[in-house]
Amino acid sequence: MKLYGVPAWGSAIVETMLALVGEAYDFVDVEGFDHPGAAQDRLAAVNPLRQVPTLVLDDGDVLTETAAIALWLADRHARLAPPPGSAEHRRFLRLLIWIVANVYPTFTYGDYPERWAPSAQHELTDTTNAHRERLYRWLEAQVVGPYVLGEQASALDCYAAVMIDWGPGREWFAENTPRLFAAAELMRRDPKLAAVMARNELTIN
Ligand SMILES: N[C@@H](CCC(=O)N[C@@H](CS)C(=O)NCC(=O)O)C(=O)O
Repeated sequence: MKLYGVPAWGSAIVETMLALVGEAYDFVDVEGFDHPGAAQDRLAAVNPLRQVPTLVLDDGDVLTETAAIALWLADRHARLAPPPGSAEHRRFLRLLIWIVANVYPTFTYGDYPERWAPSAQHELTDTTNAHRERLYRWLEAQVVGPYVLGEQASALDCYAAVMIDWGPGREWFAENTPRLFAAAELMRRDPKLAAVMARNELTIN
């Protein structure tokens, strides 16, 4: 399969999942895709929404949305999610959808205020940043430790491992969401992820 992405962007969440379960893929670097140009055209040819990650499967089918990719992979590899039917699985589903439904849009809108609120750009970025911090504080209260759901890593930890380098930034996470931060760093230390972490420059303190 081919994964369209940019180092350390959302594609790194999927790279982390793929490495954890040992699935092979080719990486198509589309750096600069969020502005007009060749990279954007290349991505738009497979995903009209022009977002990463975009996965093109071996049969040519296109799979977007990190949560859809996580669930698709979890069907193939039990270790990405708790056993279906368990209380942990229900919590997994809730938090997975919660992250993409609530946290991810704060980037979609707040990182590109010129698209959505041309005359109130600072206000949009400030309010989405503040909202994101509130969301992460709530997520912190859900973290069981040492991983998000407890003793076993899941796809949720793949999100955490990448997202602690995004806004509000690593120092903020370490100070305000220490359990989430620790789960993310623990995930980063998994030897199976060493190559992906290095390629995406996701370092460990
Ligand atoms: N809901 C999508 C969100 C993906 C997303 O927003 N990706 C960002 C990069 S990390 C992106 O492509 N942003 C550019 C844009 O929205 O134009 C998912 O979970 O995969």
